[in-house]
Amino acid sequence: MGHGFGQVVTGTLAPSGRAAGVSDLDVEVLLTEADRVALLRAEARRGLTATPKQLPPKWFYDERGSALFEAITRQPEYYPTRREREILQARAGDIARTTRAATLVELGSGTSEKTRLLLDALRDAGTLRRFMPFDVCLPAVADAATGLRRDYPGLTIKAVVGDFNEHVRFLPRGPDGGPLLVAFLGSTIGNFDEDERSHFFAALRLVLRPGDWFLLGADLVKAKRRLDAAYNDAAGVTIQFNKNVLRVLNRDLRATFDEDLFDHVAAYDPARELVDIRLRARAAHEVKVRGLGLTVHFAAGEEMCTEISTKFTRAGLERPLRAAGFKRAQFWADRARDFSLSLWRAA
Ligand code: SAH
Ligand code: AVI
Repeated sequence: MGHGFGQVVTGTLAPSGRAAGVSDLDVEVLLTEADRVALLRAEARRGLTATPKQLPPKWFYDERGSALFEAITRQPEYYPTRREREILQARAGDIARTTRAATLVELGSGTSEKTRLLLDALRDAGTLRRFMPFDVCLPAVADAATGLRRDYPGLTIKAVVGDFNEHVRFLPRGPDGGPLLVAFLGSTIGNFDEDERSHFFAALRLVLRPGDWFLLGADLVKAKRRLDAAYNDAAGVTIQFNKNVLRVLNRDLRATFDEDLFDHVAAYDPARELVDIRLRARAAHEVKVRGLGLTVHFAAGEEMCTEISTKFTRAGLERPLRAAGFKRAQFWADRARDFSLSLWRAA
């Protein structure tokens, strides 16, 4: 017997419906559109009334935001995607032989483009039966699943819409009890703060059983010059990506943000080992968030944090994983030692 999400989900973010236009067979919805807006309302209210102001990075990713991220990955300055692909090209076979995964779950899957290297290797090893891309962005995950169904006809593909900060505890087991491999690629782990990271690893560890695996892609500490360039691409795609959160608030919370009144600011802070990504108000002004009945004041030069992108040392990455009860099986880097991929067992 499989454990469908619907059978186990309880709590405030439990699935309460299906996404319009998407068949039940295509997508499992842990976060309905109504849930998504409720969560956005709560997080926007908290972030816009905090000092300093901040917004969680998950709100970048509507359909346009996901496309903008994809465009970032093609910019010459943004090395992480190419480096991680290089590692996967070299190591996917090892990962498949070691894990013998029957189910692959990918968290924050986006297009799942690099993941095809893993799918190919697991298919060649003859163990994989089910793939579950999991993302907060319904259009992105539904689109990825459509392409994957076409290209991997023998594989059962179940897309999941959810928030990995809330729903990791509802991750499924394989229908036949075979090994589960959870992949979290792209260094999205770097967008968590320290507490979120520890909480996430602990929640994931509780879901995994002996014999299950966790594959983590994480960006490494490097020269400030390169990191500043990666988050300030010359074509300005990252500027549009950062400002996309304002469009999401305007559309979904009937806010009156003017993108032209904000500058994109992104700089590596070597002391905190992270890229701090902000929107800085060009002038003092007020924004109405009608959906929240809120008026938000921005001072000239005031900065709102929209994302952090932590860069890891090997020790800094491994410490909280070990604390959560994971045991490292492998740690790989690309030739330039820019990016890491590590494979973990539930200890
Ligand atoms: N894994 C892909 C995409 C990384 S971009 C890659 O390596 O290129 C980050 C992805 O995480 C986006 O697709 C975004 O929609 C998703 N995401 C961000 N916050 C999320 C959250 N809280 N829950 C689930 N998915 C989230
Ligand atoms: C998804 N995440 C890992 C990206 C990063 O590099 O932190 C998001 C991003 N933000 C700006 N550029 C890319």
